[in-house]
Amino acid sequence: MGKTLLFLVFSLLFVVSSQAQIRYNQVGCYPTQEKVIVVEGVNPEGRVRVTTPKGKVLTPSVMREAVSPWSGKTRYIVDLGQLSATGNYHVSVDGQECDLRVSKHPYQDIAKASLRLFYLIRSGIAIEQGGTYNRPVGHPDTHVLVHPSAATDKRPAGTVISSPYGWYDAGDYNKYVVNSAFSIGLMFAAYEQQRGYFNKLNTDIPESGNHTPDLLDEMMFNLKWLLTMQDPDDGGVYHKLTTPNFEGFVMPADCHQTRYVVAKSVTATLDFAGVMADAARLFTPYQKDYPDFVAQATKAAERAYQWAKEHPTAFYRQEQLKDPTVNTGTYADGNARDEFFWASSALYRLTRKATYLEDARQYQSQRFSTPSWGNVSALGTFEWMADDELRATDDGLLMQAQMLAYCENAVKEVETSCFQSPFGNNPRNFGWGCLAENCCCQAFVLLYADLLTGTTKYRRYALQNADYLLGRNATGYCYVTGFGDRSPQHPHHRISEADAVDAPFPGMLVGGPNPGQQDKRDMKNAVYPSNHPDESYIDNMESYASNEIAINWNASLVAFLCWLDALHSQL
Ligand code: 9MR
Repeated sequence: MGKTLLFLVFSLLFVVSSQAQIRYNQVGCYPTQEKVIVVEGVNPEGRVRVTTPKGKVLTPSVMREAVSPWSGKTRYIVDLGQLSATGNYHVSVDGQECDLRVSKHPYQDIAKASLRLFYLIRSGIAIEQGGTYNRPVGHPDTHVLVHPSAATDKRPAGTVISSPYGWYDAGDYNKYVVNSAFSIGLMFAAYEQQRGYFNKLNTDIPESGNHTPDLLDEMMFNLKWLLTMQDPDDGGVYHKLTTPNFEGFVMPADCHQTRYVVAKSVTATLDFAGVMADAARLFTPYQKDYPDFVAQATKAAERAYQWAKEHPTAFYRQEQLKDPTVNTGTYADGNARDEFFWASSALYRLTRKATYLEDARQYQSQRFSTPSWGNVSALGTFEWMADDELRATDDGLLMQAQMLAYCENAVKEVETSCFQSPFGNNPRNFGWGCLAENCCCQAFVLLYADLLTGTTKYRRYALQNADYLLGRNATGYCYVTGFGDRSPQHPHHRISEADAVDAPFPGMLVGGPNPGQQDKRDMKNAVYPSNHPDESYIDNMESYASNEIAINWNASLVAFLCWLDALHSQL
């Protein structure tokens, strides 16, 4: 009897441990998109069943195997075939089941949610169009103190300034110029190349009824705040607006710590110059809704650039801040060449002054790298690519070639990769914010390359990164909240945690697997389930290094998914 029981227990354990796990894009696919799933655990050859929307049963074969260089797990890559009729395809392997959804606009809702998220994280106003996520006003920021590190004769320490609006940066409630300007810059880059789409995209925000596209309206909410971060006396820009320490997990209306503007920095000032120059240019047709803005932004951008030229080594050094000391996010970086390149390129496009072009040439990079808050040179490259005159110059052609070289290199390992995607094949792909900086931004650049070359060559690879992001990956998470069958429920996001709604805000991209695990020591109730680069993720609100959300990350989601949706859209 005992032996039989033991046998049963062992058999059960064997079944459980050898169970197949299906990794698939949980949001959906285009009819023309590759339909690949990845099975982990056991070789499913001969046992994958796909029931089509019309009830026909298919038995696709394993296309190839790939072994994870980190965990040693074997992955079985199964191509389900064309599946070009729309509808749900029911997939089953050894009792595991899922639905693969094929539709004409699979990313329409998620793309829209990724942009609408910015409305939900607006600061300084009551949220009244957020449905269950409505909330009263918090952080009015009409009484912000000048920190000693930012003091001048005209604005001594303790001077009260008003610096309202803007988006909360991330899981925390501070407002950082570097990241704000970068985020808008990235979304502007997408907007510029897909204007027809964005002109029609309605995100149900208070400004939706005006004459300006909703994307630009949303950017304006943050630009208005950014303008207040420039010292009117010298044109320099404060690095951030922050409390000395991070707030607790409470709602905005319950936050009462004093907020400061801190030291001006060359990187913040240049990012500000770049984004204001772009804004002045892009808002020119919409002055009916925003009178005075174009002139104001133009002047602000030029003055900021001038300040940066005069203070090229004014890097942000948080450790030097005293009375009070400041312990919030730094967005510090000690190289401003990329910021000079972006700002001068943007200013040239706005003003056509030769001096900006000379600077842009001097600061252009030798290699293309995907855009990130710490390296904005790609935003400069996008300025050149979106401008007919600049693109046709020798430098413009060189930049285009560098971008294409990046793309060629990015897709090299797809056919041997574990998840049939360009992203995720190198340990360096993973880290803080990797799903945005490395996965979405890579896909965005691949789509951009298609536009430049007039082909559709790279679209397939960009879609593979969508597959990865939305579930065909090592953890099986669809990494965008509110979408897919298994998405993060507990992001490190103060409002989502403190409000009365169980579900987090929809449309947020989490940072993703991060073997650096910089938050490990601060986590009291959670432990990373794995140290492997692609599995070092935990859906726990304590994990700010793998499960936070941030505006720059959502900006990359907007840039990527809206572009994708635009390519197939008939809004
Ligand atoms: O995105 C930032 C990442 O690149 C850095 O490695 C990390 C540590 O400095 O900071 C990240 O940005 C955080 C910022 O400093 C404060 N708000 C939350 C941001 C996302 O975690």
